[in-house]
Amino acid sequence: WRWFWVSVPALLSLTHRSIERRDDECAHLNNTTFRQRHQLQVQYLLLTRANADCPRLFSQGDPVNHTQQATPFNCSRTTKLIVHGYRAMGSRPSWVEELARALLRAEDSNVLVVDWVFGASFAYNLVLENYKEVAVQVSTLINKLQDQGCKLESFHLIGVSLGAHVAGFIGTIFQGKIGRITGLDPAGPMFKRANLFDRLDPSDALFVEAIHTDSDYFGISIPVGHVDFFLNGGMDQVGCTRSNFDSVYGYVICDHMRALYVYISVLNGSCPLTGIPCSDYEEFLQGRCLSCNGPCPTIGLLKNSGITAAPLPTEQKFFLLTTSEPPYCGESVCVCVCVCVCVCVDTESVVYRRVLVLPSPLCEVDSIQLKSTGLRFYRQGDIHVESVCITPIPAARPEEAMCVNNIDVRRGTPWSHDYVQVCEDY
Ligand SMILES: *[C@@H]1O[C@H](CO)[C@@H](O)[C@H](O)[C@H]1NC(C)=O
Ligand SMILES: *[C@@H]1O[C@H](CO)[C@@H](O)[C@H](O)[C@H]1NC(C)=O
Ligand SMILES: *[C@@H]1O[C@H](CO)[C@@H](O)[C@H](O)[C@H]1NC(C)=O
Ligand SMILES: *[C@@H]1O[C@H](CO)[C@@H](O)[C@H](O)[C@H]1NC(C)=O
Ligand SMILES: CC(=O)N[C@H]1CO[C@H](CO)[C@@H](O)[C@@H]1O
Repeated sequence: WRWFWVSVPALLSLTHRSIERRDDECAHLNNTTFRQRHQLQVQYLLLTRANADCPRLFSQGDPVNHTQQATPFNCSRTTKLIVHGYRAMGSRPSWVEELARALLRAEDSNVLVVDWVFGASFAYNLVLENYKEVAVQVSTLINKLQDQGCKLESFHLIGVSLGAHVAGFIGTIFQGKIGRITGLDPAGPMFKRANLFDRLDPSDALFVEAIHTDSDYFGISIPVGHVDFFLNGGMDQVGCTRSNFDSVYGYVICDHMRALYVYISVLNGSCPLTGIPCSDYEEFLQGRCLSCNGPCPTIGLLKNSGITAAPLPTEQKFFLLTTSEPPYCGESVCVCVCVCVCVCVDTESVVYRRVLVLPSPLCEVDSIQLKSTGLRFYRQGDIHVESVCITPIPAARPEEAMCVNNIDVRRGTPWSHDYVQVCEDY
């Protein structure tokens, strides 16, 4: 190739020109700096592995499976539709291309970005009037693609915030025959009490999943899919503190946007994030839910999130802990301390249990410090601990717990124990 380029300078310059022209052709999401807020102006950007850095406008009439096209839309691949949400400032969402590229890295697919920035930038209540109209327009596109042989089950809609309910309404239009819908912190305000027709729900696609990260503010607090992942309880995310942000806006939406960034991180292949079914977060933290009935669901692109249950669960809450920074994953463990307290006449055993996330795999952790904060113990002199157990979760069997038994801890004296044998197994 080098020889070719050096010896044929004419071709070299030709190539240069065509590369420049291609850059000019890259399409972008619109923004509303021109204040033309009266029309929806939905447009679609297509990205494939052949043009992951240069989105192209895609319109309903564009042919599929066309070998002559530089960036063919190929119906034998899955089609991912990215639907953004409310745009308070009328600006284009900055994360769209990062999500599209992460999807393309993870799977050879057609990625279509639904650009409805124009319709998404009115006052929130006016935008709510638009979201179904956007869904109707997208359904027209999907119908056209179906006419050309694309299968409904090969569509995967990924909706962020309000976009999740747009995706849900597209699903409603197709009577739940769309392959998959992923809601990334589906919008909460005005949707929590909405009926199923108006919001994302499990009947909208063959498989519906949602990741919840801000359910006390911008996100919805109720489960809306077959599988609903509640990260760190689904309300407040670790690392979303005011001091970490230059702008108030960045801080305010940090929890809400975490669902998206965790999803991108998983698509990047960083690490698996697995949810555990539990009735509520407090129960989960107290170590009362440690495993799944069958494989636990993982966030990502696995079919049905990896669960094999049939029929699929609906509106089931799955909990998991993340760390505060990308790639957001650590090792979750349940630490259980069983103490013999000799306060009362009868010796009673008290069990303290807590689920926590370690920043690195258990075998790389040097020490875990447990601190007794109970006044009850400090009044006493020595504490007899019957056992300290650490169980990685999801836990396959109770026998997997690593335990140390019969420890006498003297007041104010640290105690340590090496779990060496466990790590030799790896
Ligand atoms: C988006 O807004 C910027 C200014 O903030 C402007 O320079 C740019 O041309 C706009 N792009 C589109 C597609 O409207
Ligand atoms: C579409 O994808 C299939 C399977 O990956 C491949 O065999 C076929 O050649 C592709 N068609 C075009 C037009 O690229
Ligand atoms: C495109 O490819 C898909 C899958 O191979 C096929 O079912 C469909 O009929 C093709 N469409 C056209 C218009 O060639
Ligand atoms: C995903 O990977 C891309 C490319 O390596 C990187 O730029 C981006 O920061 C990653 N995003 C997350 C959330 O991990
Ligand atoms: C109103 C407006 O600016 N619309 C533009 C949206 O973006 C496409 C290209 O990406 C332009 O063709 C439209 O004119």
